Amino acid sequence: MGLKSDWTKTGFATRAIHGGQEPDPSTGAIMTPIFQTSTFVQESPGVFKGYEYSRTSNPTRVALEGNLASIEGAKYARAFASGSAATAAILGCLDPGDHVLCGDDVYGGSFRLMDKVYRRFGLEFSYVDQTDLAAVKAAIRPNTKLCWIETPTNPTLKVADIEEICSLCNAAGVASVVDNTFATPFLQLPLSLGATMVAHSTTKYLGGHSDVVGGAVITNDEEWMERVQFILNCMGGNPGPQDCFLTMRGIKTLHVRMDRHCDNAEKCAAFLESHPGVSKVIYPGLASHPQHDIAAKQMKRFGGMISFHVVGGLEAARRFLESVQVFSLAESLGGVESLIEHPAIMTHASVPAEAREALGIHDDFIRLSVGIEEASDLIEDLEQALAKAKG
Ligand code: P1T
Repeated sequence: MGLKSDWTKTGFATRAIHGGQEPDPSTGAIMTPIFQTSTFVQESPGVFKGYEYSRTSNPTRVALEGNLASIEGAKYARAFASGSAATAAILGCLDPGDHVLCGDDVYGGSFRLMDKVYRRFGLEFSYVDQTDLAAVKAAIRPNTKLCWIETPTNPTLKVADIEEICSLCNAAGVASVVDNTFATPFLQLPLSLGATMVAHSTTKYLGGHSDVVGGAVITNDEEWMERVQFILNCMGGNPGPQDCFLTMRGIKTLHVRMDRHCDNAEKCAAFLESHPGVSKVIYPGLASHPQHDIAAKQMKRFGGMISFHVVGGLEAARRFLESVQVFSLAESLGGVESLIEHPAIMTHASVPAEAREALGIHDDFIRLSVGIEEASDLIEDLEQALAKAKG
C-alpha cells in the first residue's frame, strides 16, 4: 500500500474516502477543516506557508483537488465554482482562430458557452456525432486544438468510444477533454483511455446530495494544468471552502451510491421498456442501445440516467411530469433523490429547435436521474404516472 499519504496504490473506495486528505496536523481533526478565509498572513513580503489568497488557492480546496485527482487516477486537479466555470476555463486556454471539435449532443449550457460566448472571441466550433468515428476524423482541421467529448451524452445518452477518439486526437496533436459527469470515475476512467483532461460538474454524482454546485478539471498533463490554473486565478472561477468541504464529503460515498444508482436504473429501464405507454427507452445498459457494446467495453456499469419517449406527445409528457410523486420535476441530476425533467423545455432550451429535433429531443422526450430510493417505489411511481399520462 506504500506511505500512509500515498493512496495511489489503494482501491477506488479507499481513494474516494482518503485521497488528498490527512488528519489536520494542529488538532487531529479527521475531516479537513473549512478554511473560511480570504487571505493568509505572511511573515515577510513573499514569505508565506504556501497560501497567499483564496482565489489562487485554499487548503480546503487543495484537499478536494487531491481527492479528485486521486479518484480519476491523475496527478493534477483544479476545483471550480461550477461545471460551467470548469468548461469556461478550459475553453479560455485557447486562442482566437483555434477550432474545437465538439460532440453534437452535450449539456445545453456547454453548447451555449461555446456558441454564445467563446464564438464571439474568435474560437471556431463544429458539432459532430461522435459515435461516427469517420465523421470525427473528417472534422479534424489543421487548426483543431481541442476535442470536447461528453459520454454518455446529455440528454440522449449516446456513447462515444473514448479510446478510439482519443487515439485519433493524439495522432493529430489535438488535446481531448471528456466530460465525465454522467459516468463518474467509478464507472469510467477517461485518462486511462488516452484523454488529455477530464471535466466534471461535481454538482451531480460527485457531490451527490443536490446541496452544492461545483466543477473540476483533472489531468496528468502539467502544461494544461498550468494553463487551467492561470485562467482559474485570472477569471476567478474558484469555489468557496464550504462548497469544497461538501463536495469532498459527497465523494466519500460515491462508490456506494453509484452501485445503487445503477441497480435502480437497470430496473427502471427494464420496466419502461416493457410498458406500452413508452415508445422508446434509451439506457446504455440495455441491449437495444445502439452503442451498448462500447458502453460495456469502457464503463464498469451503465449509470443512473435514463431517457425515454412517452406515447402521446407533449400533452402526455406534461401529464406524466405533473403526476410523479417520488420523482421530483427539476433540472440537475446525480443526487440521492430521483429527478425527472423535460429537456426541450428545461435543460436544453438553449439548443436550437432544429438541432434538438435532429437529435430526437422531441416534445415526448423525458430524462430521468434515477436516485437511490427503493426501486419498487420508483417503479410504482412511474407506473401510476404513465397511467395518468394516457389521459
Ligand atoms: O451546472 P454546472 O455545475 O455548471 O455544470 C454544467 C454541466 C456540465 N456538464 C454536464 C454533462 C452537465 O450535465 C452539466 C449541468 N447539467 C444540468 C444542470 C442538467 O440538468 O443537465
